[in-house]
Amino acid sequence: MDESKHLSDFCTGNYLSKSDAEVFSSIKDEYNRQRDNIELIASENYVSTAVLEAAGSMLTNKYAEGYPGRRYYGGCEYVDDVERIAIKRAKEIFKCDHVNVQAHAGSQANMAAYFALIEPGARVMAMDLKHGGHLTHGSKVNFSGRMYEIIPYGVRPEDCRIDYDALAKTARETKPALIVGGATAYPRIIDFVKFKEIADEVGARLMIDTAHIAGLIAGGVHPSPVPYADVVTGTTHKTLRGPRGGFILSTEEYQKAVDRQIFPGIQGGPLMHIIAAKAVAFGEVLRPEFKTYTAQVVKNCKILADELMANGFKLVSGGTDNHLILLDLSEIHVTGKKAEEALGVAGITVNKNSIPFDPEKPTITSGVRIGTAALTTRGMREDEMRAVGSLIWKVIHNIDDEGALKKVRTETLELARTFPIFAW
Ligand code: DSN
Repeated sequence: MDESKHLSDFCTGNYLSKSDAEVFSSIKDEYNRQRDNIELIASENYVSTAVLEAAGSMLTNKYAEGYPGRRYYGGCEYVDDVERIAIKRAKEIFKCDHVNVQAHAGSQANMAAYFALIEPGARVMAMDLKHGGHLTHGSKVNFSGRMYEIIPYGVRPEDCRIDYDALAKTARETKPALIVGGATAYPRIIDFVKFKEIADEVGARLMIDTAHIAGLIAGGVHPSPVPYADVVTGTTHKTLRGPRGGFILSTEEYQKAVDRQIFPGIQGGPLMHIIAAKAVAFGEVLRPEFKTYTAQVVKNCKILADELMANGFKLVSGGTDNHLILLDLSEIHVTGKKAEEALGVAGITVNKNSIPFDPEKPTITSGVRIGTAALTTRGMREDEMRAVGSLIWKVIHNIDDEGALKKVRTETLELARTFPIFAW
């Protein structure tokens, strides 16, 4: 797609710029930020123009509580078609018995999965937030930590990989009703076969949260949990490169429970414009180019990790198998907060992130999380990853030198402008 046309449609906006200049101005600023920065937040991506159009479509006007063919509102014939297309495509991608595409986000998908699989108060084993788990994996400030008895598991101190032996031992001792696999900041392949063996041995149900890696699974560059898990949850907006939203896959046994927990259990009307955008994204995932894309995401991540390590940085677990890297800055006495701020000044967007056994609190941290899904969508390849690695080095090693950070900013701007967004 010609960027100037897109800019004129979405940014010099025919309607919004005239009807609400204030909101339009912020949207335009955000467009410019996304265009001009090196986007390394591991959970973000750039959607296609087609996905953006579907998300901004008239379907936002429609109420459609219920499911296709079983709605509580009239006039649902066309949104029924859209939801059926989304479900059919997701089934084809993930090769599962059942799909629910209504979850507004990953958290709601996880909530529905818990509600479908276990009763309040049940014992749940899930990955510790401090070791890479998600808030919905049992954080005390989240519904999961308030409603369930959480037994956290984590990574080994020596190599920061999931300690499956310790996990199995704790599972045998504590007999959880549910084991949750999946993470939000774990750079390695997750062994779903081991999760299944442990769950079977202790009689637990198995839920796998693929929020980060759903696209990698769809592209065949990470093993799939579908043959092993009772319920799989995920998000559509990260490596899957769709609109902001969630989804749930399940075996036939749990399909009714999952659907009932999303609606009427948790949510009301589904976001039909977002479901249309999910359908469009799933269609893109089914094209051969998506496999190429995900292979490149992983390759780019490995090249970036190698470049960072060659520059002397320490990485949690010593590298990566997927789309993300966790920089461990503890030995060079730079906090994640300070690194995030300095990288931001230089036009590189990341998020501070706790590392396993982090002595700093979550608002400070000793780490930075970096992902390659967004830059790969822009068309960046191995050479650009090496360049980004050395720019990160320049920033961290000149962290208090404003002049040096501004100099890096000119380089990041040039790199960003060479790879326009909305080019597909
Ligand atoms: N907050 C998301 C992330 O950035 O990983 C997970 O939901």
